[in-house]
Amino acid sequence: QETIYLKDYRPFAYIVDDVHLTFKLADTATRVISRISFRPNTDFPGEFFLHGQDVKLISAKIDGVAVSPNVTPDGLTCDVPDAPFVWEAEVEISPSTNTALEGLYMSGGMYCTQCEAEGFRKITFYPDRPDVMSVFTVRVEGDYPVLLSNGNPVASGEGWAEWHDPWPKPAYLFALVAGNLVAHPSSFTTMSGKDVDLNIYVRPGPDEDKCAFGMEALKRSMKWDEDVYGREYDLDIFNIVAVDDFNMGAMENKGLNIFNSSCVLASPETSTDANFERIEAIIAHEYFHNWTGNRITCRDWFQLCLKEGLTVFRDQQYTGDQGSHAVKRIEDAITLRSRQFREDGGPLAHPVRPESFIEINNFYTITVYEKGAELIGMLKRLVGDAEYYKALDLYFTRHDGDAATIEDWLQVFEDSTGRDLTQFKRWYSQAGTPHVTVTDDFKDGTYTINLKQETSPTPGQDSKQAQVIPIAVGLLSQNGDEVSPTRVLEMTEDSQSFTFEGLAAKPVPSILRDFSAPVILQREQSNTERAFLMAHDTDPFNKWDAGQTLAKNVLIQMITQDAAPDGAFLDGIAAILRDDTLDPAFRALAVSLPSEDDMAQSLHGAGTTPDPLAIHHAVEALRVAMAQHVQDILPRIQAGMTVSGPYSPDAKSAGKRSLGNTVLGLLSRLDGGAAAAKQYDEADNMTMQLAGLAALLKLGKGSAESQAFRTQWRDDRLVMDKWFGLTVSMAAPENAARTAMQLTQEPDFDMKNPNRFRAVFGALAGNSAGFHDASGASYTLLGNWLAKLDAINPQTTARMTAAFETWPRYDADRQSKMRGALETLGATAGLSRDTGEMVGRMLG
Ligand code: B3K
Ligand code: ZN
Repeated sequence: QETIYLKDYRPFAYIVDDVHLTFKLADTATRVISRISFRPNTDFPGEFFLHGQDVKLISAKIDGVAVSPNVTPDGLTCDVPDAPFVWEAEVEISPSTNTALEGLYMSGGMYCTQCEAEGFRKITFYPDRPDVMSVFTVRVEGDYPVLLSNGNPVASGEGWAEWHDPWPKPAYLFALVAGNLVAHPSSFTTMSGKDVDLNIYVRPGPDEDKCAFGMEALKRSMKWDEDVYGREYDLDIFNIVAVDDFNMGAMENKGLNIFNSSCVLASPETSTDANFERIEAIIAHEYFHNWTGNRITCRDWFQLCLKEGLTVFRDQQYTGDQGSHAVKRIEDAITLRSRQFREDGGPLAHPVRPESFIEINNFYTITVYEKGAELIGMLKRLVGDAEYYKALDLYFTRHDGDAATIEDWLQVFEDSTGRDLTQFKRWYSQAGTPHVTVTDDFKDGTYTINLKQETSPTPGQDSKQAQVIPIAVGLLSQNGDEVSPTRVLEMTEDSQSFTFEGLAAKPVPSILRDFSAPVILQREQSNTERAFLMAHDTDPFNKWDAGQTLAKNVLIQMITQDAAPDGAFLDGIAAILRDDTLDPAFRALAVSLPSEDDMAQSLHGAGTTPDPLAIHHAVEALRVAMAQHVQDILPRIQAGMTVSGPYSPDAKSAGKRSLGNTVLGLLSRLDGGAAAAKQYDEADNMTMQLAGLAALLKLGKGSAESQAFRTQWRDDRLVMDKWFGLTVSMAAPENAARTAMQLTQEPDFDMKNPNRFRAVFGALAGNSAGFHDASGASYTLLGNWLAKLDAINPQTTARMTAAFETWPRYDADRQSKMRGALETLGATAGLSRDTGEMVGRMLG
């Protein structure tokens, strides 16, 4: 398989002045007629090569004269004039048999597209690369009431519509939708007074009642981007379409965002608070791409983090602004540590800007997205808010209309702030999570913090250089007062010391406040000191984090030394639960334990081979101990978290439900599930109903409720995805593989639908003790299903292989079983490039 390298970048030999496309839609034989104006790129002369994959060339012309290009499986070459010329081609494609869900395909009777990263080449012959930008005019012909493409509508009639997008764009932002759809319409007036039509399109039926929240979220996002970044929308219309079969969450096509229906449709009865929050974040994310991604795009796919890291950072800011910054920061840190640190510490580790790939779809990762966002956050912390927004203004003016690079991005910051970012740039090229070890001492009123940074080798990178790490530190006195407010230490050396003067007594340090850098902090600290910070830290992130590290320590002691649950920890939990001055959403997070997979990661990091079943039992034992320790206060807290009146997904109400449901989980360990069953019966929204069911299943009970739920929601595919997922997540370790296998035999298990496949097998991979059951049954089951799915949908298959990335953590027996499953998958006849690359990287 051919490897593509960043260092080999070369501009395309032709410039595209405009593109006209006509689609004559038909299920197995859609005709695509293209008329494209090319002119030689005199600075970079070269071959005329157009990408093309699974497209049948019917005819081609240059300047009106028929030609016979040389067609290969990846595209075509052709002799062309040494002057501007018009290329015309007619091709045939088959949307209804396109199960890879890339290019033009069908979902639930409608036509839709997914072109990022390299799907446009499955639609017609074209220079399918992000640095080739052009103006598109599109005519869609088909017997459907709704025919959509990018840009503004130009004209339409019975069975046809024409669209024109005035903004030059790369082909990956192309989109087309056709179907029997209905619009949920609204409008928005931009800051300069322009009216924009907004629509969310769904299929007729129950989905029509699930658009209102998404529409309001869209308007909030549009307003926020004006207020915070000064970015205004730039077309007359903005359309969103909900599609059931989709590989990812959503796609930011210019003026025509296409969404996985799970990421846009919402109603109180069918969506949880977490769904609402995620939907709002994704709508914002895709909308924000209009500037960070579309108006300024990427020169090549190695620069993916240029748009993704920045846009994730922007959607995180947005979500923080809608609710609580502290809670959002904690949620983001949980995700980063559990998934990105895991990736960064395993065989799939890669830099935020990778240097090579075989299949770019394999690099839409948590590292590129979430670590990419952390780099923006660090930059903002280093230069300060005012300088950050000033630099962003310069970025938007200087690079509007460009296909840009990380070098361009950093240059903007250097020019705008006068800072040298040479060392900062290492964050983009070095993979792996830095470990920062902290020691300290106190003498004559001076407190010194000594820091040491170290990053372990990652694939292809044996030695690492020191990175710039902003470390936010505050100091507390022994009685909990803040004696030194937050100060950002800028670590640039391998080892470095920082001093704080004029202190009356040895302080208690609060380090890495607000999670100021994506690093692992290592510090010898007593459980008492952690409990102290858990009680007194004025930084909400570190207050939460002190509890988490304490919980981890307690669990490690329980697992490795058979210790009893630590009293200081239990008292700390009780104090947090009791503290009504704290935000309920924060309290819910503060009394939640680290995940079992996080525990495996921590144990491995500490040099102990994790035993997933022992972790599972310890976590459960600690939860029972917590429940017993706080049992007298649980009913009062739960009652206090009752939200009355009609359901609203706002942060405050959701926070109360979150704490109430966390308490329910503890209560159920004491009352055998009575409260959970009651909640399930009385629930009038999905958040409460699902939490009741989950608490019951966790106890190994609730089979009647589960069946009732199944019957009640049988016809709602998004709710059924929850049921499939929850059933596997809550299965006891020894039953997980069998449960997943049985679910694949249900009539509505459809492996062609990525949401359903992920519901079952994503949940299996996420059921840590079940996935790692010593029998190896889950490894085999997942491996076999991935081999089957690969023939249908390589992209989703390849992403899901990452379930196996943790193999180096485990004992010899599990290692060989996990590797064995990967080897079997790797040996599948006709394996896709996507999956082949992933398996190859994991086996090393
Ligand atoms: N840019 C798309 C992801 C495309 C995935 C291609 N495999 C969604 C997003 O990040 O907003
Ligand atoms: Zn994105």
